[in-house]
Amino acid sequence: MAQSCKNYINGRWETGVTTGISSNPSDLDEVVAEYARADGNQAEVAIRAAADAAPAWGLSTPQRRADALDQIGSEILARKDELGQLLAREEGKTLPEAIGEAARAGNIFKFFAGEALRAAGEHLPSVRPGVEVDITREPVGVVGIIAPWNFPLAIPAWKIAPALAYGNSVVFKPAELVPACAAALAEIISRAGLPAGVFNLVMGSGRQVGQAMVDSPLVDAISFTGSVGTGEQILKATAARRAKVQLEMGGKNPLVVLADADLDQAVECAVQGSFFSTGQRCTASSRIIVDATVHDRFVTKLRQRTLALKVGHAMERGIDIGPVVDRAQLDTNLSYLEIARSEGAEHVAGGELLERATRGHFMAPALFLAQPQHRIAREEVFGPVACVLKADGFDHAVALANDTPFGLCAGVVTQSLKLSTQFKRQAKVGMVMVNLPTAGVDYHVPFGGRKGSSHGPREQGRYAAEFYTTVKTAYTLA
Ligand code: TXE
Repeated sequence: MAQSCKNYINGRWETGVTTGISSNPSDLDEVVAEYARADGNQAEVAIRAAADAAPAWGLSTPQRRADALDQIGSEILARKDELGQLLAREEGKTLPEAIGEAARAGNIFKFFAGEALRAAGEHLPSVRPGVEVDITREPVGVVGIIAPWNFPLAIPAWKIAPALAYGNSVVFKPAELVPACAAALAEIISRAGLPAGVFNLVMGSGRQVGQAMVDSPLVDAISFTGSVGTGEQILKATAARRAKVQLEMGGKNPLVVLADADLDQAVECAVQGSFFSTGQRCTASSRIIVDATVHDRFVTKLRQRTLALKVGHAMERGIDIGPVVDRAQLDTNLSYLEIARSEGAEHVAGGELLERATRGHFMAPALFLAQPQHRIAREEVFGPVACVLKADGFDHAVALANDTPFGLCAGVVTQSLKLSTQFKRQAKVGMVMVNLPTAGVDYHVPFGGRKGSSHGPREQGRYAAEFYTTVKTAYTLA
């Protein structure tokens, strides 16, 4: 049955200006939610409420903030199966992945409940006689959170939890494909005893709601995850009015398979990193760079494993890969298969549309052998599409790995401590994985990249304080 989802503004559930729907990508005949779509004016009401609530919330005790976050985290964890089902229905990742994401969201709130209590400063003597110096962190004020559809519980959680923990008020705009997940999260947050206006949910288009947040002088900071194009627009707009900004954008992450790698382990890393979650992860490995001495054996094994992957309805048991999230993303994926073929990349497996019992966006994971200049080896597809590049030894593999405008993460599969250490040093990325898939990260340590992938301070872990607080230095003559 379709859920009805409202906006949450200044402590009240509000209808929107129009109504939108989200549908199940595994079963297009199922409407998951009808939701209230706000416009720019309604977004401004929420922003004003957040601005009015910010000063008092900024002075609230760490205990109060910790208690609220702990309650939110506990409820998410207690309801992870139900929330996971909603997520699998609305976004299309497999049920085990979706339940795992819900649990991750709960753990993130628990983690930041603890961080609220650990907001430490520094005290040091001045260089001047009789003077003491205190360095403290204060909330930034109103934080605008603009989230994508691919992790509809975890990404909002890793932005909302630190924002609230460090005493900021929040206006949260989810992606239009996943309103039911956003509303479920907001409903849990609405019962945590936060003062009206501290947390607001505003659903609607990026052009109206998102743009209102980006342009409002009352929004002190914007945390965004999404596409490079939108991220760049937000960067320009926030720079013009000097608002704080944090951007997580795309990736074209390499997985390097060295000559001494355990090839079964390498294939597992490649399959999980490239195709699980339908390849719709910014940490997905879409460039698999393989040493020439093991290239052909690796490709044969990877092909077999890829062909054996089960694609189907996200709620079905035993499925490895769910559907593509929507028609537009499916069209993008299919267009890249065409581009790959027309540029001369060699097709190894997959890429076909698949029919299942229900009408959904099912696509077989696709694998190509490519050259470094091919677009499929350079541009983020954001689907179950990967390519293999051949490398002539370690140095060439590292050079290929770094030959990209992106820099989110990179993986290496090797049995050599020396080479894995050198790879960790030389990879121009924010995160490195050794003998692990590039996708799949912990919730208590920093997340983010370099170059075109990220801008601004890291997300998650205690490094999140960098973005969600501002530093004050106080001098006292005692
Ligand atoms: O992204 P958008 P979409 C990439 C991936 C995917 C593509 C499109 O390649 O195929 O982006 O996805 C809001 N002002 N990634 O269309 O448009 C928008 O409403 C303010 C990679 O979903 O960037 C949504 O809430 N906000 C990425 C959010 O921005 C605006 C994850 C992201 O939408 C806005 C997701 C504007 N002018 C997509 N326009 C990753 N690497 O993790 C849009 N938005």
